[in-house]
Amino acid sequence: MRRTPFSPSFWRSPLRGPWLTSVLGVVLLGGITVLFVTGLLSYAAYNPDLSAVNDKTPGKGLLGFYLFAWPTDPHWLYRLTQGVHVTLGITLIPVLLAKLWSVVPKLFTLPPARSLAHALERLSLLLLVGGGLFEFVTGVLNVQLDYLFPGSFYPLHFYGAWVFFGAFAAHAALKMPVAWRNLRRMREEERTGSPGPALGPAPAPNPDPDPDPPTVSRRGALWLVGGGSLLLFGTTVGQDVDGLRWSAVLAPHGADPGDGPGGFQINKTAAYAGIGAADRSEENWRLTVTGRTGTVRLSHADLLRLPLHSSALPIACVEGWSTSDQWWRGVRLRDLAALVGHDGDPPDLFVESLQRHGSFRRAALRANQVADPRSLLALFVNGETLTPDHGHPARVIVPAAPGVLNTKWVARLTFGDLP
Ligand SMILES: Nc1nc2c(c(=O)[nH]1)N[C@H]1C(S)=C(S)[C@@H](COP(=O)(O)O)O[C@H]1N2
Ligand SMILES: [Mo]
Repeated sequence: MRRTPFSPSFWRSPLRGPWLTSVLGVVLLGGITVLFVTGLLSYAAYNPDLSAVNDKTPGKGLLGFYLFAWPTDPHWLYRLTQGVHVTLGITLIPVLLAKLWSVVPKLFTLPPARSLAHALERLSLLLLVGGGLFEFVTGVLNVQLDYLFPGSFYPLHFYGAWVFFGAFAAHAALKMPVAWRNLRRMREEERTGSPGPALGPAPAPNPDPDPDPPTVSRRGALWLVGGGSLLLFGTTVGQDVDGLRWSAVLAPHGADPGDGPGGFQINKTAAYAGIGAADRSEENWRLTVTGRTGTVRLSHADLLRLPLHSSALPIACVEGWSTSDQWWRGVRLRDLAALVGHDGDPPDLFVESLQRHGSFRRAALRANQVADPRSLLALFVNGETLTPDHGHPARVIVPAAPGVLNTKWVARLTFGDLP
């Protein structure tokens, strides 16, 4: 008889079994919970409830129930949450694949459903496996080939996350007691040579009826998975650490920023954004600021005559890379608000850049971000005029915010009236 994945004897690894599945399951329970929480935080950090401009998921409905005003402290907050989200996600890839491998025969068992309950269980497994693969694949593709899905990554990854985590939570609630018991039994067995009677009947050691002889021990298999994770971690984490950036060979680097004051990572260059030298010329450029008392137009020289302040702030991108603190110098956003009639208590702010196309050319900032004295319309970084690629003549920089809210090549600020 020809063997297909549907015949039980097709699967012959002696490693597949409750032990491996339980260990990997416990690791994923912790890891995926952290991914879900940091992912929800990343979503909140964009202030999607503030303005349609920030909101890529207008149909979110109740799923936005937890949104809150993203704080400006500590100033490295998004660096941390998004660094963890992306680095941990990449690190868990071997664990996820090994876990799927350890249960893959179950996906092929026949008949497809023995009862309604069994049918529901298998449907939830489909959501679990499909949802998990979908979240990891869309996440990695967004990091690697950013903007492969222009505008659609956020809804795909966001709604996918809820579907996946729903199935994941149900699965964990069902299986965790068994996994714990299996793990305790294994420990007991290793210590005393026999499983304690309190732990109930032993699970079948191996679901494959006709296993091949082993080529690697259970521990060896775990080392393989752990080693793969360690390798991915070691080639990713450098994207958040000065001095280790060279090691982040799996992380996207964008344009080479070169050395000097502007020598830190660049996401999109001025050329990519279609910003020419004439657009940015300090003689021609004007900043339009609108608020309660009307509109003022400021030249570069006008801005330089306003009080200038410095703040040390990082750039942290949704893709997981971040810079250390850079020294930005410019005009406080709240001082610009005061120029157009918002003294003391500045409102929300809508920022537009010179850029004509592209989803990140505009962003809305919340009042708490505008009010923070470290939030600047920066003209300088690390003691020099901004480079073209870092947003010359002026860019927004806000503590703890995702990079996407730090608009470059700013042309217009509108206080209080969000689109
Ligand atoms: N006008 C404009 N500003 C922008 C962007 C953009 O595409 N256009 N990209 C944003 C994103 S996604 C990030 S991560 C930061 C990157 O800043 P950097 O290139 O100076 O490091 O700029 C932000 N500001
Ligand atoms: Mo970004």
